[in-house]
Amino acid sequence: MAMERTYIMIKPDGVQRGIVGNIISRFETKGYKLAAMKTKQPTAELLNQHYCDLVEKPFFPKMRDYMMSGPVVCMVWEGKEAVTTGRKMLGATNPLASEPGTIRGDFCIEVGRNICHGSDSVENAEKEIGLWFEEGEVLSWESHSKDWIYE
Ligand code: YYY
Ligand code: MG
Repeated sequence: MAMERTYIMIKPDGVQRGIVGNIISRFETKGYKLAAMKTKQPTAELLNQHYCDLVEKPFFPKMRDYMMSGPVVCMVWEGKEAVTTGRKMLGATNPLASEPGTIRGDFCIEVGRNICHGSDSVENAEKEIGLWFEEGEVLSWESHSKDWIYE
């Protein structure tokens, strides 16, 4: 079975609004496995690397200030098709286009306050996990529930 790891980050608005537990709970109860988690104060340099495809966009400076406005929660979730499923669980980039039942669809309104990030490909997930976590912070462990989650 192809297990994937995805980088999920709760942005400063998600932390400030007290939505951290709800977001963690969704991934946990889905059946994904928590491989790493920490709070972090993002720097401009880290965000330039994380959003390297977007640095030239007109919205980028404002978005970077928002991302630096407080701590974020960095997580690695692991499981079958965790990258694409994680994106579905987050919902569309613009929360007004996100389906109810998704994280963005349930908790936010504006694209510049969309409370969470999720990797968009396995390749980017690997890159992002390497950016936000140090060697040894991402753990491999076996869940006692695995045979109840996977056939
Ligand atoms: O992957 P995802 O977060 O859904 O969207 P991206 O296109 O990668 O954009 C990253 C981030 O940038 C988005 O979550 C909000 C912000 N953003 C914005 O503030 N204004 C836009 N017009 C587009 C994106
Ligand atoms: Mg993206």
